[in-house]
Amino acid sequence: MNKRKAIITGVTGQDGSYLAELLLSKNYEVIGLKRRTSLINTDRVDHIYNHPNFSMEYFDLNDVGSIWDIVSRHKPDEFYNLAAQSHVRVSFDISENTADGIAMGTLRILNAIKSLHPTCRFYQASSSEMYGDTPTWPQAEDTSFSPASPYACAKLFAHNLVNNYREGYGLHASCGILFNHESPRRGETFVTRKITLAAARIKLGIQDEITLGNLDAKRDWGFAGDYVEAMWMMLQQDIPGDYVIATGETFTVKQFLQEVFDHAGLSIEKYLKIDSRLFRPHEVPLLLGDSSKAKNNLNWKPSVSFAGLAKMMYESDYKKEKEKLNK
Ligand code: NAP
Ligand code: G4F
Repeated sequence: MNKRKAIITGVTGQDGSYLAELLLSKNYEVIGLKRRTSLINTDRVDHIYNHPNFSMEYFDLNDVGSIWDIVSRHKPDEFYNLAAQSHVRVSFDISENTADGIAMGTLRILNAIKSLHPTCRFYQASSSEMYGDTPTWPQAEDTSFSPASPYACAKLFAHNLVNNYREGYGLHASCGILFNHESPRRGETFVTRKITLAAARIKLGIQDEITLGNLDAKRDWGFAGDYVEAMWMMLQQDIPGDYVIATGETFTVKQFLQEVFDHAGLSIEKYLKIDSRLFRPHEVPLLLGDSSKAKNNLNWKPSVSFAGLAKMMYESDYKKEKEKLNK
């Protein structure tokens, strides 16, 4: 039997790397798409670079020609659109770039699939940020959206487009409304990784303090490895649709900080600084997901607890930082 072929945009990112591993373990041929960067930034996929079923190609969300060329040459069975300027705070600073990549980039991919290869199954990385400051919780697929950043507005545009192309053109296109998911591969400027890395470095005596913004925001944090399984499951369904993927538990940033510092045996009071520049023009106060639909239809459930995630990330950072010190 021919191998199934999948394309992943954003393969150098946290989720892209876990999804590539998952699809390779299922014997897919995986084509990972990356944008050009001035320094090599393939650390998260270096360990699979020489896998016989894995290859990487250049593209950019802002480059229509590259998208059409890749879809027409490869005619993939599945297309996972994970690429994005994914930092909410940064989206206030580079709003146009963020919106163009997420909103227009998704439109460019959908148009290429519709015109060149409409049987391809499509996954869109939608986000719980789209709920923004909605007064309703827990948030499910039918909760109204109230986006509170350029990033979230662009994600909602893309989310609506995918629904429109599914209904209008009959594409097998699904959106995962994923709540925050983290891992040792999380970007270092997101709050969980910033905390675990700082705690490890403070413990090893190579950092003096940690500077954070709003500690009161609540997030529903899960493990990225679990969440990419849900992406794949969505595309195996006969009928496409939208799914909330979340743990169903919410914690403040302060609670995550406490969990990690307790584990490291550090006192928060001694090392924490608050900087108003890290607060956002418009904060999302409370995210808490209801993933009953995913549980019922996909048989998906998370496997890593809040405490387990904090421990996993801290211990990974501690080991890596210690190895660097000993070099
Ligand atoms: P990430 O680590 O920031 O990875 C984003 C990827 O997109 C990187 O490979 C990045 O390339 C690439 N990218 C950015 N702009 C691009 C452009 N203009 N053209 C081509 N590639 C571009 O994000 P993640 O945490 O893996 O998240 C994956 C997706 O899920 C994103 O769309 C994110 O918005 C969404 N999402 C994430 C979460 C979460 O909690 N992690 C929750 C909901 C939704 P570089 O490596 O070159 O920067
Ligand atoms: O870790 P964060 O930057 O993640 P945020 O904004 O929730 O967005 C992440 O999850 C979304 C899903 O809900 C994704 F769509 C998105 O792509 C991204 O992956 O911030 C979490 C919370 C915020 O309330 C923020 O104000 O932490 C607060 N925070 C406090 N101090 C901080 C900091 N966030 C960052 N990044 N850095 C700080 O120093």
